Amino acid sequence: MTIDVDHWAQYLMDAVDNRTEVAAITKQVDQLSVESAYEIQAALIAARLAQGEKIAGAKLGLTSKAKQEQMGVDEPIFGWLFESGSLATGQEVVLDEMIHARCEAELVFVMGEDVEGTNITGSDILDATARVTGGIEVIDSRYEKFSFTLPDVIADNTSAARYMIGDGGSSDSSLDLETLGCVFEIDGEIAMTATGAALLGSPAECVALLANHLGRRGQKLEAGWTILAGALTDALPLAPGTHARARYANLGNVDVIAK
Ligand code: OOG
Ligand code: MG
Repeated sequence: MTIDVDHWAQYLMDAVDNRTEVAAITKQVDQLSVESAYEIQAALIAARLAQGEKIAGAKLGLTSKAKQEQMGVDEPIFGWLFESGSLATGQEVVLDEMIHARCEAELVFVMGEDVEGTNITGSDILDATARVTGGIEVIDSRYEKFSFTLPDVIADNTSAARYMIGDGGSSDSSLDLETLGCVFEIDGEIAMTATGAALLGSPAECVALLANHLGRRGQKLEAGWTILAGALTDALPLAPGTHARARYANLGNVDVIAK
């Protein structure tokens, strides 16, 4: 069966624009391959760029066991970040602009150089990174009950919505990202803890997967981009007034307050 890529891209954009959850695509088509799902994602991104959005970077998802188990999907996924999704330090996240937002703690790589190729390693990524910092991603699956299969979530640009990255961070390449700890708090209570090794054993290797994914498509990681390496812990729901704080060893705190 051929997939009408533009139709499904528009379907997901309408869900974002109308702030309404929609049925998973795989409930409506016989088969949706991962490759077709990335084509829908690419069509959606191209349409947003045509509307004036700008790429700020890229993201991984489902790189921790915690997230894979929470969502019932056990493979990493790749998506895009828009400049308009960036939350400045201290800026509140407006829940009414979204469907059913959740927040999650992430390690963030800010690239200092382009990375291009299909055999990129974690150490190539570290060499090209200007700084590593902490972040919080606010995800908002466009699907009913936040429930999807692997191709559905890929088509939906990996549930990307908003993100805040720490002002500080570290450019010290000897920083051990695998043992780097994160304490994720909701309203002052510890909700989850993790270290960087939660991300498939190595956050930098995760970013290498993204670089290689782009490389296979003739694309590259670009200097200046923000890269979210994937949530270290489960995503947690946001309600008006929720204060999420991610505290990172050596990288500082990131605070997101919902309104
Ligand atoms: C998919 C997006 C996953 C992450 O960090 O694991 C993701 C979802 O859980 O809705 O961004
Ligand atoms: Mg995420």
